[in-house]
Amino acid sequence: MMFSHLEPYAGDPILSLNEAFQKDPRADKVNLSIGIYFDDAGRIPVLDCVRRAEASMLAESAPKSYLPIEGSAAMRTAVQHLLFGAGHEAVTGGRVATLQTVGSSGGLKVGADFIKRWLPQNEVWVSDPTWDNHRAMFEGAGIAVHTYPYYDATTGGLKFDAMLDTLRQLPARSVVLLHACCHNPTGVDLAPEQWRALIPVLRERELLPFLDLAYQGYGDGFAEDADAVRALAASGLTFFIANSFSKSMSVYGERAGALSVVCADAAEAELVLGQLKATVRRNYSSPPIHAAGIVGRVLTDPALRAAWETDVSAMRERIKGMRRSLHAVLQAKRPGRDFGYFLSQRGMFSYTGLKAVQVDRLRDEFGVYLVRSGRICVAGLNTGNVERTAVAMAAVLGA
Ligand code: KET
Repeated sequence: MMFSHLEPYAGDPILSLNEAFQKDPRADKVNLSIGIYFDDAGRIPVLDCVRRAEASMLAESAPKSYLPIEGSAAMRTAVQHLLFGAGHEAVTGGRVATLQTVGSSGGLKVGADFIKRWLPQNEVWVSDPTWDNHRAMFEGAGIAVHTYPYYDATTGGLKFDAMLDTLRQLPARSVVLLHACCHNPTGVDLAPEQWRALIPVLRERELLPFLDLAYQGYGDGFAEDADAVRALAASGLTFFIANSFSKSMSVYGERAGALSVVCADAAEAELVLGQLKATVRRNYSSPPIHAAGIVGRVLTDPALRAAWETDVSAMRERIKGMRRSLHAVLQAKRPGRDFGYFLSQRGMFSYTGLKAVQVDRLRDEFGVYLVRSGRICVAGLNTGNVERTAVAMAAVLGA
């Protein structure tokens, strides 16, 4: 046997839990495991703007050739406008290299491979905690991964001073992975003024920021959630940004994302784009054409764009409403505790502070699924399940 020596794959903690949920026969089960937006009926929505974009693609019935290595030109330009604003000097000056990627996961991996090849001494620092796959991806690219302080378990907020202290000690050109908005798993973000305090540290230490923007629109709005991206670009720093449309357009399986590198000038951006293309060619060769068709149309057609913005606002507001409902019930059930962090944390996730044994009880006794770190996907709550989910949480929290 060729492969009898293989270690069995334990499975991904998030994806396996989502599969276990699907198999659970209980009718009143609640899925707070994976970072997917569900509507108030518990369904993954197909946005009307996406349906209309697809209808126009079907009507055109254009040939499905390979896209260029770097992806669709229309989508890449539209992504730059979405991230930086159309008139941003970094965009008009041509100093941003953007590729369409296979989801933002593809962008993270292409970026990691590029860093390993061209800055081979550099190591990566990620927030403590972060999305588990960040570590797996960078380690998979052969890069050592460390953490900087981030989440403060005593307040449910940010350890900003400790974070800065650690970043001030890093070797020059270290890569610092930052969540641009709606931090996964904690929902704890830097405030705009904290981003502005961070930038001088990044510059003085000559650090290389790598922004992950997977939840644009789920915090405060498209432009607001790109504030960190725009502030970094305005500061003249060189940095990476992987952005996703999985959540914002509800097109998870289309694998729609992009990688952008903001460079010092247009000549450097051209060099970077060339080597990013080389990285892609020897990985998956070129990105998906259907994803490019959807994203390109929704971002550039004024009617589709307006419909998209309306839908994302509604999704964002629904999540905020669920935060308020969860908070109200928990606060009433456990008046001695402060659950204010459910209101201050932003985006799809909150860190409940539940311990792994409590998470296990929630799943086994109440059919409520969340990852064992205590992260919940707030978008799995709806008017039909939020009350009993909160009651179940209060029950396992103990005195
Ligand atoms: N970054 C972050 C921070 C993130 O939460 C995800 C997905 C991704 C990137 C990847 O998204 P893509 O679809 O490749 O553009 N997170 C959810 C799903 C998963 O784990 O794959 C999650 O955390 O549940």
